[in-house]
Amino acid sequence: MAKMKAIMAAVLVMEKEGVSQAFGVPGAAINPLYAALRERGTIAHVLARHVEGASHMAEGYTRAVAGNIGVCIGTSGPAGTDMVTGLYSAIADSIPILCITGQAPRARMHKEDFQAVDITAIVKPVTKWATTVLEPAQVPRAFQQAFHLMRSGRPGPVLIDLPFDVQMAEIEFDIDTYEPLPAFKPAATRKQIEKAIAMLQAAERPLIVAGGGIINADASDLLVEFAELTDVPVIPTLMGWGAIPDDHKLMAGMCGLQTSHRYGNATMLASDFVLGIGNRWANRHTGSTDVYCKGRTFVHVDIEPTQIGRVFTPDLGIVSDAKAALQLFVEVAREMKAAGLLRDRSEWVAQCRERKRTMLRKTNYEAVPMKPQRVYQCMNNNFPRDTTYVSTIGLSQIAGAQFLHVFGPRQWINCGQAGPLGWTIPAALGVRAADPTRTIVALSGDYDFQFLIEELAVGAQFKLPYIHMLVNNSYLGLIRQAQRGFNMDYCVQLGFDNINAPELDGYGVDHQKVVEGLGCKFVRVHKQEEIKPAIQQANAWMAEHRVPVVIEVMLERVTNISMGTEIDAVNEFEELATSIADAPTAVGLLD
Ligand SMILES: Cc1ncc(C[n+]2csc(CCOP(=O)(O)OP(=O)(O)O)c2C)c(N)n1
Ligand SMILES: [Mg+2]
Repeated sequence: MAKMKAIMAAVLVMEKEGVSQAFGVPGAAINPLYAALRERGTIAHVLARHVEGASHMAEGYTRAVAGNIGVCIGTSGPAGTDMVTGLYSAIADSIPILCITGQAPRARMHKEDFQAVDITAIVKPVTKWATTVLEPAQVPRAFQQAFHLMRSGRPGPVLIDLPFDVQMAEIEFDIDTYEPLPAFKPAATRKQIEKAIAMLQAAERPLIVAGGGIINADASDLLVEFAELTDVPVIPTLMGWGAIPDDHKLMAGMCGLQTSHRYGNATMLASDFVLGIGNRWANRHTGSTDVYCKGRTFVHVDIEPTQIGRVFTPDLGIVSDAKAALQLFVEVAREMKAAGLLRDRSEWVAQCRERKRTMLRKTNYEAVPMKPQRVYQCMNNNFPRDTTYVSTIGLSQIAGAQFLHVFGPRQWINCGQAGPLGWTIPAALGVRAADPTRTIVALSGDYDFQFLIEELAVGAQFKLPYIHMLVNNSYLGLIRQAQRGFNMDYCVQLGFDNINAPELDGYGVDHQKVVEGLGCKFVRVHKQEEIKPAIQQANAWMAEHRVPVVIEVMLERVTNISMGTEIDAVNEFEELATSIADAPTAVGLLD
């Protein structure tokens, strides 16, 4: 046994649990933790410029690599409240992050002490567990339990709040014999999987809906193997995008109200059976359950028992980790295939592929200012196959999902459920901190970009290069479009005559000055033919300076992006493709 400060025991536990990177903002109440981090020198620290930024960096870090757990650190009071949004977007998308906050000394917590706020009560609905540790000897055990909970069942975030004197107190703790607790993950039984496959066999036009749980479980290969064995087309959800490559012949398109393909919705509507794995029937994926469920039979596989039946009653529910379920799905399907028992699906697969090849939206516009559709066509042409895209919300993100291509898991990093503006820059920095080599392209509208713009300085300071595509329509574009239903265009305009930059023609903020002021590089683009050279310039700058590079594309201010209130009633505001020349990078042409 060894005597040590309670906070040192916490650092030793984090080391044993595999933590090597943290993001945070120090303050007086959390300085003991910073002292222990400094003494050990084992956990690198990125200093954010806003505590919310630190929480989204931690999310990006977790989402980038299987097994990662991002850690974000803040002091007492406002630091914890700043991180509530990161905890919310983490729990909403089943992303484990560990949030550590300082707290006033125990004796003063109830005396309205300076920056003493009941953060555990505030974050209770957005964490799997939140605790203020009141006994110093419990500190390492609280961390042990935190890692156990974050990894068990449906993953999610935990907050540990540490009063100053608890951090400083001496305790006995033996790190040599410490072991991480095994994570608990429910697994399907063979009987359950056989029943699900029997239902799939009975269907004429079956689909698999692949959710983010498959990516979280690192089971994308198994999904593709199962789809190939049974020859059943796959509809990924927004969070499951990348589980099957876009150009795989069984990737049938995304379904939904906004981030969806015309062919994905048409294929969903044509199906008679859906096997959902690791998904949650999100409203933006289903629209009303009347339309979504009519004429279809459903099997739902999810790790969290209370998710089954939450949105609608499936015909069969199975509680299982996605990987454990898919291992059995593959095992049973292999046996059935060997016995010649699997049905021939070639006609149904051919129909799905024909929709994927023909039901396209036009992207090949020439207009200046540019239409957004053309930007994504240029991105498809100029970014490599293994690019990781990071995005948040807005018309920019919705059009990105409609037009970009994703070819592997964790290459579409998006906060699907919460969609907090400002998420993109810090999340992209977290992805870079997790992986020094991959190609990272962030995608933001002008407003998302401005929300936490100061985090760009973190990228410059800590040498975290990535390309940021900033599509500038000088509007809260998604909300402007939503206001059409109210016949108004009210409080959604970002344009003004910038007295320092008249050349911006009323678009308002001069992003060049801000970005360069924060130590990053910037190039502005007006025409489609300028995009390729801009990307080449960005790559050269990143190699030379190791800083983020922003490519701003000046868009037409008003373009409405396809969306609707039902999957059978998506409004197409712009032109549809009538020939391949209208949509030359469409993915249906690749498979
Ligand atoms: C914190 C927060 N406040 C408000 C919203 C609602 N909201 C969603 S998209 C959007 C506008 C986004 O504008 P921009 O980033 O420029 O993207 P665009 O739609 O113009 O492409 C707003 C205000 C939100 N998602 N998050
Ligand atoms: Mg905008």
